[in-house]
Amino acid sequence: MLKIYHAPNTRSVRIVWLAEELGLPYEIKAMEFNPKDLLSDEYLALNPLGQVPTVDIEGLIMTESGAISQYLLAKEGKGRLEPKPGTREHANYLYWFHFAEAGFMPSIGAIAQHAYIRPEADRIPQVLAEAQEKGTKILGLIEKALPGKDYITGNDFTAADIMLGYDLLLANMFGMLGDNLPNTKAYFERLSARPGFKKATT
Ligand SMILES: N[C@@H](CCC(=O)N[C@@H](CS)C(=O)NCC(=O)O)C(=O)O
Repeated sequence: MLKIYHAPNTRSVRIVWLAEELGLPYEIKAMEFNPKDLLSDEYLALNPLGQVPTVDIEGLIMTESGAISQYLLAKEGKGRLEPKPGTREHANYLYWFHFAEAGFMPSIGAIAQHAYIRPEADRIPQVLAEAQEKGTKILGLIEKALPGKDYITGNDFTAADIMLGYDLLLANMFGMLGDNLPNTKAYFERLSARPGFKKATT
């Protein structure tokens, strides 16, 4: 059975959502996003960086939400939630799948840290301003990619939407999905209406 170390509103949302979309049985190991849970000796033995998600797949311990997702898709996906490997559609899918963590999350993470998570004395306004500027630019890119499509790579929902949907969950919490981004807002509404998203975020 897939065991997911999951803390609310963290990147482990992606794994719970993916498991729901694939209909995989799973068990949640509930974590709090605090040092007591993330930096316990027991948890650091599984994830030396003290981050979520971690999964235990019948004794196989994995971290990194993108790597876990790709492994679960290869093992259990039977071709679902991704275009056929090696096609041009697959190249575009991989771009957005990885852009979510490598391209967009650094800005979202810096906003989270410097506007909400760090004690006020440790927040750096310049870092926050630069992250907001970059995040806004990236949302503009997403906005331009969406016209004529229900999902980021076309009219089929894929795992790239799960990876990116988590970024948008935080961007929405941070008030970044304004009326100047109608396509992105509609896309996020479409994603957040999915039962798997709801299960992963409640
Ligand atoms: N690239 C990793 C990032 C994991 C990560 O940074 N998770 C955050 C929660 S969203 C965390 O646990 N942060 C605690 C820390 O870094 O100390 C992934 O995609 O799984």
